[in-house]
Amino acid sequence: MQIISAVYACVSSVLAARIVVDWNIGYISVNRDGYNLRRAIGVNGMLPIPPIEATIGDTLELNVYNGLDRSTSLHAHGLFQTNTTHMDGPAMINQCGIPPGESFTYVYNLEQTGTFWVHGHDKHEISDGLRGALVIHDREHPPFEYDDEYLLTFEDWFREEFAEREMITLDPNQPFPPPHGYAFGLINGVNGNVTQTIHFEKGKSYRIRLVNMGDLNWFQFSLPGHSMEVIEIDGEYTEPYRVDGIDIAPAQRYSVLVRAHDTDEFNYHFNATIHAEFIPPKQGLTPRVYTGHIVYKRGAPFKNVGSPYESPGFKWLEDIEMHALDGQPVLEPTRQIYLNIGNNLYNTGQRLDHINNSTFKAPKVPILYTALSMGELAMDPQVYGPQSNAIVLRQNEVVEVVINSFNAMPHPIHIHSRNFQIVEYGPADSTFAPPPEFQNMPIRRYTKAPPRRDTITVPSFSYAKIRFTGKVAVSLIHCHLSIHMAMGMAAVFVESPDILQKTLDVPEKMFEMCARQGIPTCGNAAGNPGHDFTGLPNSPSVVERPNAGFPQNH
Ligand SMILES: *[C@@H]1O[C@H](CO)[C@@H](O)[C@H](O)[C@H]1NC(C)=O
Ligand SMILES: *[C@@H]1O[C@H](CO)[C@@H](O)[C@H](O)[C@H]1NC(C)=O
Ligand SMILES: *[C@@H]1O[C@H](CO)[C@@H](O)[C@H](O)[C@H]1NC(C)=O
Ligand SMILES: *[C@@H]1O[C@H](CO)[C@@H](O)[C@H](O)[C@H]1NC(C)=O
Ligand SMILES: *[C@@H]1O[C@H](CO)[C@@H](O)[C@H](O)[C@H]1NC(C)=O
Ligand SMILES: [Cu+2]
Repeated sequence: MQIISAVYACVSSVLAARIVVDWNIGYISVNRDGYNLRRAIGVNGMLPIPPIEATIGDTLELNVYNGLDRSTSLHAHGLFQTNTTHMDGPAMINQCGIPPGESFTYVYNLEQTGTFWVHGHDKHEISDGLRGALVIHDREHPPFEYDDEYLLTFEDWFREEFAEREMITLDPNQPFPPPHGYAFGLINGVNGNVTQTIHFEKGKSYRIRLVNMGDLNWFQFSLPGHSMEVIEIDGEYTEPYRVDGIDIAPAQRYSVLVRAHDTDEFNYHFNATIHAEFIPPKQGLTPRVYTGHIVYKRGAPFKNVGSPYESPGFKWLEDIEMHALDGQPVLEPTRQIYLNIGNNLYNTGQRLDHINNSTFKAPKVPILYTALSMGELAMDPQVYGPQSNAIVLRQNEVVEVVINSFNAMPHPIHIHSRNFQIVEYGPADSTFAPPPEFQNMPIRRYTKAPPRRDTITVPSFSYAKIRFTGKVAVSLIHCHLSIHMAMGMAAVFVESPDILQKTLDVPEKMFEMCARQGIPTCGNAAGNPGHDFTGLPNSPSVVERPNAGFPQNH
């Protein structure tokens, strides 16, 4: 069930379908890693959540019942949500969470093809299991030929529930950095060492989809003894790009084409290593290496391919070297938006993450509903409150966003409801010198047709420059490490609120869900008119900006 077959590659049905999926979300008790029985958030009484498959042009109706004791919401990661920003999911940004005991139907018009996923977006339910793959097939022939396809989902799985890890991290009395914990790696929902076998037939070619649905950890993936050509990043086809290994950040996706050998004399392994560069190596705990089987013929010996990682020619994927298959030329921005991201000590005694020193905190009114209800004032970023970090964009405005991170952690930054061109990486701009190992970082630029994706890793002490076009939506930008989101590394693009006011039709049911929880649905961030923010807590202020963000590791 986890591994999907390729009947879809040749489907040429003209009719778009309506696909209905029921997700009854609730607590379950489960042992996923082979070691720990713990409480988790499952769907229909189980984990993993079976992948959803559809075809571009289909409408996906996802019926949610919230069986938890707290609100929840879902985000279909990577979908553009053209004209449907109210379905994007983040609680207190695009909607009020679905109250306990209530149902809500997300309706997704599938405008894209590729590899996506659906996950919780209210209080980090994502970390406790609420995450499943969404594969959207081409309706016609895909631009690449392959005989069959497989899906591998990667998840990190902790012994503790997220709430416990969050409490430790936000506790001012904890040393900094707090312990991150050591996660196990799950592949297709089970201990990565016992996951299903991939079957290859000699001479055939395969598309393997890779999704990191993890919470804190990267996965290095390789197929020693085979070569891989990457053809998709985050739902965008790319020119084929040959690699030996891919380091997949949380929330990122890839598809690789692999041609099977012409003989079935040997079987092979695939290799997935769960790691995070900010978690110091500890024997047996991190990194953890998982191996799966690529079987040509049952009983055939496994080929020993040595340690390809150590060979000098081993090629890791660098997204900036890739090219969008459609050849879209680089966008010419008319505006630059500069965002500093990092970690500061605040007067609450906490070390919090921030964007331009402002640590994100959800407003009292969901951002979208402020945008819809504030009339002309909706174009003023201030009405969204001092801690929403709102940036107002206009439809069709081309922006370059510089994400400058003077921080020792790499951050997988995701922007909702779009993808963006990656144009440059370079050393972070700062008045401090970075630790020696991060000095002399080169500037790397796109060459032709920059790659587009929806989640970019901003490396330690580095900046990334990305470009995109404004639309009509409310689009969250945030670090996809749940703990960093909880620590405030988020901002919101409020895009053409004036047009939203004229065109968006939010179902009455969505306002009822707010009313049930006493959440106001009009006014500014505090639920007041104009610039009256009475009722909002004071924003924490910066006490100290550490010069290296993460001292113990460096
Ligand atoms: C979105 O709305 C605009 C105008 O309201 C319309 O022209 C366009 O076709 C819509 N697009 C989609 C994908 O629904
Ligand atoms: C598997 O990957 C790890 C690093 O991610 C590497 O150290 C190890 O040698 C690899 N094993 C094989 C058989 O390639
Ligand atoms: C997975 O299996 C490999 C090969 O047997 C072993 O080296 C590795 O330690 C196992 N990984 C984990 C996390 O148990
Ligand atoms: C963030 O701060 C920088 C100064 O470091 C400033 O140039 C930039 O405009 C600020 N960004 C926003 C969105 O306010
Ligand atoms: C952030 O705060 C620090 C310390 O107060 C200050 O030096 C810096 O200029 C601020 N940066 C921005 C972008 O506001
Ligand atoms: Cu982060």
